[in-house]
Amino acid sequence: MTTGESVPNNLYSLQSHILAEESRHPGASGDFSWIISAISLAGKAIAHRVRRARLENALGDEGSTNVQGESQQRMDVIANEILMRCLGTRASIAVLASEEDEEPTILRRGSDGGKYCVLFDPLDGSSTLDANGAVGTIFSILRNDAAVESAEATICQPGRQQVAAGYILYGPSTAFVITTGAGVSLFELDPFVGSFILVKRDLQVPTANRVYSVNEAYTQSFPAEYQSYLSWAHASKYSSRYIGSLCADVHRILLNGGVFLYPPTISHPSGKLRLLYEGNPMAMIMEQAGGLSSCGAQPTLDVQPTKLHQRVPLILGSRDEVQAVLRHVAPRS
Ligand code: AHM
Ligand code: MG
Repeated sequence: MTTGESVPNNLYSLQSHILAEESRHPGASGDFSWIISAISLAGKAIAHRVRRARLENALGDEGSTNVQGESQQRMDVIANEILMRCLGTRASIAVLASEEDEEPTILRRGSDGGKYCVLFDPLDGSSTLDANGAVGTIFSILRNDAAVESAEATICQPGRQQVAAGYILYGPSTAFVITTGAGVSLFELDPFVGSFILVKRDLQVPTANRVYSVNEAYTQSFPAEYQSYLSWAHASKYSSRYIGSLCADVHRILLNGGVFLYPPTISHPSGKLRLLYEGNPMAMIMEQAGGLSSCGAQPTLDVQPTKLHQRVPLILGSRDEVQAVLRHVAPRS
């Protein structure tokens, strides 16, 4: 069922892949590959800490809440620190923005060489870690507009303008999925070699698969049109899979097909997931893999953000399955 060109007997690393991508752009300075190498290093360090989290007694609540009022897990804080340390040394980064931090961090101005902004959710789905669930780091890379003074204003770009996006899934293996706007590639960490090794290039999400992924316990709290889609899916003999960890749910859909939904609810009228470092990177991955992503009213990548921690309803996955949801949900003109 999996699509995408397999790469047999290879030893082609993430680093080589990014250097090759960069060489397609004449005059590229190499700054971009330095950023990906920092994310890759952070991913290896986080994978190591996730694997040892119970042994190191690093599970459970940190005892603090983040800006969204959600309790922070100890591993959220550890993963955030690792990313900040790895990315903080890269000379071309202007702004870092994290789910765990209220304000973006300005590293340098455009006039001092700050070319890129990196936005991330350091450890998405961390509440599933106590039960040994798969978790992930999600990232989005934007150009820094040197003419824009405020850090929040420069990162409030529609997802369509992302330079690159991806996620690292810490599961039974550590998977690194990335797009730079020319298809989606999948790497797996070989812990003995210490590198992410290319296993699939030009991944394509299957066009259809009758499986939806949603927290169905909230059904009564969803708008009527989402309830109508779910009734239609039940009548159409769909199956259901929901891990409750976005990277793990998206990864399954990327490989097997299906649709992920996080609709508006009464307690989260704009949905729960964040646009800039959850919705947009996953939407870019899906579109680059031939799938779709929508907030119901428009493609996720066309939403104009207004603030760093903005939330958005999310419907993404296989083209036919997203369209089936939109037949119920999208406003008719
Ligand atoms: P987090 O960023 O605080 O970890 O929350 C995001 C997670 C996603 O991984 C997942 O899709 C969703 O929250 C699950 O939410 P719920 O428990 O409401 O179904
Ligand atoms: Mg998250």
